[in-house]
Amino acid sequence: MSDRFAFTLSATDGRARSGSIDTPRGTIRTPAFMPVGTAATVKAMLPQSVRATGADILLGNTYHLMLRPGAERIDRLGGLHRFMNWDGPILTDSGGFQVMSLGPLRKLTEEGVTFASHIDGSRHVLTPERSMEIQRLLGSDIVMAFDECPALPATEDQVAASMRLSMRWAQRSRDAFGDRPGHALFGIMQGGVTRALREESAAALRGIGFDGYAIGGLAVGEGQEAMFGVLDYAPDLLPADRPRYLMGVGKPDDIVGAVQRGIDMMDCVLPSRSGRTGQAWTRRGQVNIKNARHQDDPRPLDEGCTCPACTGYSRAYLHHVFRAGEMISGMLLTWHNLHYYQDLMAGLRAAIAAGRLDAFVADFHALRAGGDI
Ligand code: PRF
Ligand code: ZN
Repeated sequence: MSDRFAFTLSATDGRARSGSIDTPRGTIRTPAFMPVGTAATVKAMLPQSVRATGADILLGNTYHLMLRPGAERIDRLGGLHRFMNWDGPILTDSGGFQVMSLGPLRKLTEEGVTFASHIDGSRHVLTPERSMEIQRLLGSDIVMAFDECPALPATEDQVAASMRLSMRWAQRSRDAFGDRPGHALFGIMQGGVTRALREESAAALRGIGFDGYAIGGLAVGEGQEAMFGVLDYAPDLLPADRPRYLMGVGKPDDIVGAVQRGIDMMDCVLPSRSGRTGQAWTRRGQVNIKNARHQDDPRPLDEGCTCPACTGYSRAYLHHVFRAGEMISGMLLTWHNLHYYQDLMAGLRAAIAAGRLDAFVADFHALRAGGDI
């Protein structure tokens, strides 16, 4: 444990890296997957259960928490960690990306974004300064700069103008964040799939100086090939001695490809959200527990998995509780999915440390290609 924020690289394999981020609230082993706890809960999971899956850090959201229950209220109640009963590190997203998904409900200016709440239609303003204040009130350990992520389809001119606005906001975020020992501020690279724009964005962020660097504006509909195309060069545009965070990614094969390309941190709603809709992710691929072929199946979801869903229940049971609309369905499948994701991260970290990432990745793909599960 450290009273400061420090990133230590302990091994590399090709462009992949493994290491750790020390924070006053605990150590984050990298590459790390961060479960999403948007509304001060990882849906269907107790915090100690999330911890038991192997998670070192959670993600929270400025946008949702500012609207409900309000950042000032969370501050009065002792901060987000106390409020949600998670004592490990929390990274908070800055709100710009979530506001963007409101579409016509928002208005963008140099100053910031004005938008109508998706909950009650009330008007709100987010600026870099207010986003930094909210993330401070929440008690976030890793604060994200306030950015804008253009909605696709967008022209290159639109992507360029949006990226330059985000870089001006990055400077304002840095100025407003100030000096807060033990807390980190990450900048966010934008620039779509255009290399020159990514280079310009990276240079701007390096010039400002951050504790870590995120790659934003990917996994927004461009497809895996285009995303990997950017990840073939983008991580190397960022300082090697700082963590690199790929925002909002992804499926297991996206994660493996991103780690191979030098990414240290990721987050995604996929394992938790799909757990509530009957989708399981396993070493052999995806299982749709809704499917009638599971109704008499006494086998566990994944033979090799040590999670409570796989050690205590059959596919037939998981199918039954999903069909019956029982709450335990979302609980068990979310637990399994988060456990699988954290197992995958542990496997990637161990493989990088042992210098056998290529063999690990080959096995990962071979097992998934095995056919019917
Ligand atoms: N910016 C922010 N949050 C994000 C993104 C972004 O570009 C993405 C893109 N995949 C996910 N979450 N602030
Ligand atoms: Zn399991």
